[in-house]
Amino acid sequence: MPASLCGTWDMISNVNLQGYMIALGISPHLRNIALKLKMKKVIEQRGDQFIIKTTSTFRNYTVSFRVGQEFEEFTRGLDNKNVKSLVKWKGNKMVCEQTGEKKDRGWAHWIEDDKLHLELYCEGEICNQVFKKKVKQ
Ligand code: YOG
Repeated sequence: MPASLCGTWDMISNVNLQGYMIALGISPHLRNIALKLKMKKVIEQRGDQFIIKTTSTFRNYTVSFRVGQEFEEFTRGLDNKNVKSLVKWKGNKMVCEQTGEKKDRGWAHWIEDDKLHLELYCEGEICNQVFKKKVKQ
């Protein structure tokens, strides 16, 4: 059983978000805004349903799904695309394939050294983000 992804997580590093956004076709203006954001992740599990919220001072994005069940995703406020998404466990990684207009698109989450890792990929561009667990206050 992989370490739990659940919790509230603060971004501590963000490598090649620019390349990933260019691959998605995000405008230069939005890319400049997005590059300055310190995103948070809130990951919850209710029964067999997962909810992943990405939050920032600019926009928020929420997706919910069941592992192994394909679903329709509209990436509202991101690149505004319809994709068919499917999340699976591959070893200790939660992997999502997002099939649509863009080739080789998806993401993977895993835990390493108490940190939450996220790889976002699209058409050969890979963005790597790391989050640390938010200290309770
Ligand atoms: O996460 O798909 O955790 O959905 C990555 C940036 C910026 C808008 C965010 C809003 C995508 C302008 C989603 C940022 C860049 C730039 C806060 C990551 C696109 C547009 C929402 C993601 C998965 C896995 C779950």
